[in-house]
Amino acid sequence: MTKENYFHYSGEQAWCPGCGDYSILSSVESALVNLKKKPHEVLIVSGIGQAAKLPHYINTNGFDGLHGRALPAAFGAKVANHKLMVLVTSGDGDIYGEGGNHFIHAIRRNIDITLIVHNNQVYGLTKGQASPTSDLGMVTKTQPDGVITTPFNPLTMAITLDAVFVARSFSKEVEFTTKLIEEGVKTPGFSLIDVLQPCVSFNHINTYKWYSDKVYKLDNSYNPTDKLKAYKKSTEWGNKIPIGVIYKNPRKTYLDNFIKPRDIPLIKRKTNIKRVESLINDLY
Ligand SMILES: Cc1ncc(C[n+]2csc(CCOP(=O)(O)OP(=O)(O)O)c2C)c(N)n1
Ligand code: SF4
Repeated sequence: MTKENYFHYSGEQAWCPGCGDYSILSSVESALVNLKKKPHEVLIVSGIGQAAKLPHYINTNGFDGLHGRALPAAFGAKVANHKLMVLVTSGDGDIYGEGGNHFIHAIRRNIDITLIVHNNQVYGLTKGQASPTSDLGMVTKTQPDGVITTPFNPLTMAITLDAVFVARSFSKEVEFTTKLIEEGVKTPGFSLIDVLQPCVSFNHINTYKWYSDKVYKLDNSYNPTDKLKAYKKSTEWGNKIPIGVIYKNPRKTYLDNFIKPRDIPLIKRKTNIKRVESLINDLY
């Protein structure tokens, strides 16, 4: 099984040449191959944005939600069919901005979904306005005097909320990102992989060189199960940016508590139409 003959989409793509989104797509394809998944066993959900086009460019089940609403759609799909592997791939604006509320509560619920955020620190699709992760002072067409709001730190937020798996990568590190996606998928519960992704058209500050000069891989001496150390690590930004698994915190998933014990996906359960009819009649 190779990504070329299984998951690869050979039609047109609307991403700019050089965009970091291509590498993330390649990492997702490789992870699915390595995980021995078949296209019908996978659902990729997104919201709106450049990153959110990823499900169009891969041969799996796909669903585009509204802007910021990828996570609730993914949650619904997972509850209906918990045998499905569900990935969410979307942008930093979509997930941390418009969808910020869902991000918080998805972590709390600990649904077994892997979230891959293409973090380019701008709103790419709408041509480069500041996003929640834009650095202070960044000048854009809509922030001509520079960003004045404190950047959102998704890693610290996820650690604070006791996420089971929190990782960061850099899109250029294709194999490294692939391995993190595999590990995120294998970890039961809600996994976050924040991938630094250069937007070559609208972010001329956080470029390939800017990230390459700063990122470093965490080695075995780092213990991701130590919450306080993970918290501190997640705040490293500037001259040095760590990539790898920042935090691990195994705990029961939402479906362990809710559906798993019965182990029959909702879509496979027989519906007693008579009971549904009587329920509807009661409501009228
Ligand atoms: C409710 C709503 N608000 C705003 C928009 C306009 N809009 C579309 S994409 C987008 C930003 C996307 O940025 P991001 O999620 O970071 O993804 P990128 O395009 O950078 O990959 C915005 C503001 C919209 N479609 N719907
Ligand atoms: S605008 Fe930026 S994020 Fe969008 S496709 Fe082009 S380089 Fe990628």
